[in-house]
Amino acid sequence: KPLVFSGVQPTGNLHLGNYLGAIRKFVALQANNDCIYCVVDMHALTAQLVHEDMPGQIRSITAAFLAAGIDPQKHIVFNQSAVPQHAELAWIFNCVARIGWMNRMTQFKDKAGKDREQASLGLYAYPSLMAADILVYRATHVPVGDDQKQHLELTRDIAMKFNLDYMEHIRRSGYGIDITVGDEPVHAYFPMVEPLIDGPAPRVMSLRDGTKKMSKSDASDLSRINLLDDEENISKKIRKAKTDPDGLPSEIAGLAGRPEADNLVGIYAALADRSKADILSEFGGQQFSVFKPALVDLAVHVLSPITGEMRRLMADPGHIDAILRDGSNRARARAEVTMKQVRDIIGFIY
Ligand code: AQP
Repeated sequence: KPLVFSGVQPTGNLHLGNYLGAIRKFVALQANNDCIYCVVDMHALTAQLVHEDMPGQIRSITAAFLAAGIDPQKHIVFNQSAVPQHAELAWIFNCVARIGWMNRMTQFKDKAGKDREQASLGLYAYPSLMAADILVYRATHVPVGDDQKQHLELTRDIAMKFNLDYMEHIRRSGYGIDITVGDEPVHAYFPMVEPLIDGPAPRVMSLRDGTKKMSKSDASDLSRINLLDDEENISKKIRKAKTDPDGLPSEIAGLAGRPEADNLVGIYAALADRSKADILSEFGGQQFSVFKPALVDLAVHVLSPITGEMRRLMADPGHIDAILRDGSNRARARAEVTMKQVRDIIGFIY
């Protein structure tokens, strides 16, 4: 079975973008894949070192995974810091990745802001730890939102450079696999990961500004729908969502240059598991005063069972911790298989 890996940072309230861009895909992929889903707590230190309630944040993401329908027995759910092999491989990848590659990362530029000199070294090296998260399991498929595309391209570059630089060592070790890169057969150690970024809402935008992504760290809570929002809040946020004065077009082309309308239609389509064209064939010609209440009903219908289950799970932290402990033990055993081989390939004595 293909091996799927993905992670979510415990950096605040999960929102609809995290759900549609990532967690909902995690759930769907369980049927035909071997899946490893991680609460990437070490990544949470990159932008903010001290978190008031780190255990609570980790448990809340875990609860969201479980409430959305991830099965921690058939698959693996754990938190990153409990498997130190991620950090070990990240160091090696820091030595593989080139500064020029890192300098091109747009997320670093966005998150570091104007005063780049004051950003943490961890924020700069974030994509290298992300590559290690994935490749320490030699995972091949990574479901993420569109904002992570560039980091996955970097993961492929890191894998490729490691494979090429250690080509002879890999051959001698006997741990290599035959892969194709483009049409070329290559004897490699790390596979080339495939991002899974599809669907009608690969990048859910802010409800206040259709040109900015919906984000946990946006100062305005009205910009996002949180997974823990109640019906009243969801309704208020969608009613207040920015739109333009026109009604809904009947065809996709009519959404061009209308980022807020496009975003709301994309959210509706993703929640309903239908295409945007299909939604427009239903609502084309209608005003937002008709569309928004329908969107509220749909969002509440999809999200409220998850919210309820999250709250129920979070009332029993011991149960969540036991799931994480079991997942970490299983993840660590698998990661150590890779790290033993990587140490051999490099020539470390251990
Ligand atoms: N707006 C979004 N639309 C679609 N997918 C999104 N993701 C995040 N925002 C959107 C996807 O959610 C997964 C987990 O994200 P993360 O928490 O690890 O990091 P992030 O991308 O930095 O998320 P946020 O919510 O925007 O947090 P802050 O504000 O802290 O930066 C990833 O797969 C991501 O693509």
